[in-house]
Amino acid sequence: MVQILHLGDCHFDDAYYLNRPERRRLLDESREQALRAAVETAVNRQVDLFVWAGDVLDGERRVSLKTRSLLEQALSELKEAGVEIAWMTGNHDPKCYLESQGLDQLLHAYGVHIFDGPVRTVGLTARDGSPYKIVGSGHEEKGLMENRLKTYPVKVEGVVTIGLLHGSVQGGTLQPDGGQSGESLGLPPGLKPEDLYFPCSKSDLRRLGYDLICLGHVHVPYKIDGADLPAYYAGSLTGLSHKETGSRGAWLHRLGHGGQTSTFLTLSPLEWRTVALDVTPEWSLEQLNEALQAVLKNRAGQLMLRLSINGVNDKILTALRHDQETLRDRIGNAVEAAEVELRFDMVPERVLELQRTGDTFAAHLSRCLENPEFMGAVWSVYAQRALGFEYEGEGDGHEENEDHAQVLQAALHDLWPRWMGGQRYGGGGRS
Ligand SMILES: [Mn+2]
Repeated sequence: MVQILHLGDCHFDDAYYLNRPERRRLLDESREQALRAAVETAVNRQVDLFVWAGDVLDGERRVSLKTRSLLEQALSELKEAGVEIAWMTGNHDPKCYLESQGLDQLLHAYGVHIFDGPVRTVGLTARDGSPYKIVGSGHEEKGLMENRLKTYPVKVEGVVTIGLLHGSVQGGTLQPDGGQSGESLGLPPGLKPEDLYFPCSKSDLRRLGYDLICLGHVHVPYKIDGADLPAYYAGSLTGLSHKETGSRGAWLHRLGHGGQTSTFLTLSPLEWRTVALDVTPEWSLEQLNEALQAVLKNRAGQLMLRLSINGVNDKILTALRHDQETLRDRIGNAVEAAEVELRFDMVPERVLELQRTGDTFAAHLSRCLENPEFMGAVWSVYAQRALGFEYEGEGDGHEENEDHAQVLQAALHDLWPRWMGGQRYGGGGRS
């Protein structure tokens, strides 16, 4: 039997939420704890192979001393316990980045099997004496845009073979935690066309006939759809933003005479959740409070909570502006959440009126209203302005949102004093 612990995109030293120290600290601590738990599991369960599926480092900044020491500690404990270690480079931490940071030397020092270029095969022996092979490749200079799977050798019958790749398997079906319910997908979850590094298909994977394929790149943990396709994304080790909801951890795969089994282990102490709440314009702030408490009941745990409140009216908005801290504290205490982020998706009455006036900005808004994605960014900015906190983008560098935000912020800069002054913009008395 071969036992494999497989973890994915850690993105250590990422730059998300640098402007939010408290959240930054929570994410860092959660990720460190998850890594320690993964190593501890591998050691305690005497696994044969520990797979780092790429983007272990974020690549945006220098590798911190803290990360370096965490990695060294992990590698040292694994080596000490006789666990083989495989490391593939991703689009965020390609070979050249590892070298520039001197991390290649660290990996070599611990006898890590590094996959940082064209496909290669390594033959290993499990603890029970059974031989197995790992076949993999990695990103070299920057993100690999070609489908390198075409160069992977097909399995030789009778030899247990594990494939490694950091890329984008298209045309799959999302099955969270290996579960049965799924949603049909074109692109892998969370990826946009420009994120399609190492693009490949299910049939490319199937052609290889491998016993197991350990994937990295997509931040959602799931099994690629298909009974004859034992391919798994490990997901991010800790959810890196509000978009990465649900539990996070690593896969424990077993390859034996009885076939292959995989179990997802939740290792991240922190979990992101989004709670949606629909309110009607007549509601008072107190009613909103009560509804929130009801929705959040029985959701205790160490969460990063993002509330999406639909239909908030101007009255509540103004009240929230003065009472946001109290509300956040109340919610935080009620659910024991690590942090609560409030998000308001709404179309305030005044803006609807603006839109009706046919004013230039209204015409602009009207065009925007036809674009749902834009709407998300727009109202996020609007709500944040309304509540008196700064626009920080979506936390992961979505340039298109930033462009939209700039347009909107410029417009808001002009409009805001009038809105806050209680004057209607446009309407009858325009001079
Ligand atoms: Mn990646």
